[in-house]
Amino acid sequence: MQDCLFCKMAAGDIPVSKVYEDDTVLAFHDIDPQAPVHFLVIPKTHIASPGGITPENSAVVAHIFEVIARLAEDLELGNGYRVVTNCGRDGGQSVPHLHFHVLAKRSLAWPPG
Ligand code: D5M
Repeated sequence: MQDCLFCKMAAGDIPVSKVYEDDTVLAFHDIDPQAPVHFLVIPKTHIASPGGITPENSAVVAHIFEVIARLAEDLELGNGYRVVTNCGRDGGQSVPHLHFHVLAKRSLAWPPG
């Protein structure tokens, strides 16, 4: 999508601190980290939010979780990590392109604020 920040990052038009990339997904460090490890994993195709996941586009979501599992191994996150996706205003979503936060290397409280 033309005016979407994360679409521009996926297209290589805006530089990212890359963690991983393949044909369909991109992972990069969050600009405002909330834990010693905090990166985002996004589909390269535009999906506005978790509410935009459909039978037609959901395969990339399964792939994202496979990528996260692999990255967790590579980054030695054996003590655990959290995967978060925010949806809409009350869910705390600030960028309208589906993204999964991966947070690790500190003890994370529950429930989240
Ligand atoms: O999370 C959106 C996240 O996106 C938030 O944690 C900051 C991050 N962000 C915003 N712009 C950038 C750039 N340019 N690089 C890296 N990370 C970025 P949400 O769940 O929508 O609040």
